[in-house]
Amino acid sequence: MSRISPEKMRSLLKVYFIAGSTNCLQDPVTVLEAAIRGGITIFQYREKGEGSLCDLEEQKLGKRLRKICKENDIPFIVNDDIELALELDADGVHIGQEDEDAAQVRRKIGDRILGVSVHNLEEAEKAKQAGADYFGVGPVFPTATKTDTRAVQGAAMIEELKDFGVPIVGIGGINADNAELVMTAGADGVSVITAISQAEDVKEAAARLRDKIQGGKI
Ligand code: 3NM
Repeated sequence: MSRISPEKMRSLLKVYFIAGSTNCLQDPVTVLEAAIRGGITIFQYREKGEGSLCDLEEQKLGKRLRKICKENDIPFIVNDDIELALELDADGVHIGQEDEDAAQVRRKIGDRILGVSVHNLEEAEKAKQAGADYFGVGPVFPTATKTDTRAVQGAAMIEELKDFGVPIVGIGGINADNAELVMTAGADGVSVITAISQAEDVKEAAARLRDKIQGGKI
């Protein structure tokens, strides 16, 4: 295996769906299957927040979601937990600034995809040097999903960070109505939790996002 190319990474970031059991109004398995039918391009398993699963239960759900991704050729990323990612044979991990050092994570995961949340030029430079395959940048808009997140950045930070040449996905409060702003700023894709996981019609919500992104410049 070799590291993913920036071109391939950019194409995968278009509609980046993130979810765990607490985000979903229905069974997460059902939600993921519908989101895939709607056209998501990559999935992140993020088991966080009050009432979230831990240990064996977290692993069990992870295994089921991982299998669905594999069967549908959708890359499966694990949030934060490197050990879980390796256990589930994930395609990659996503880490924040509060997590383990990115260079250390890169050594542990080999050529798997490494995503890093960055909020400024300094963090971006460090993540790039550590071997990040993409940057997660946000919150672009206000979000109720992550309460410990930073101040809303708007799309300006995406514009600033695109010169690094590292693929970028915007995150935070993104939906089909505002996704275009994120893409216009220079992102390669949009990362969403609520816009898909809490939609009445999950497949339709994913398809709407996909249409918005593809109807644009890609
Ligand atoms: N990270 P929603 S915002 C997981 O700013 C996460 O780094 C963020 O959820 C960041 O699409 C966020 O429901 C929550 O707003 C995104």
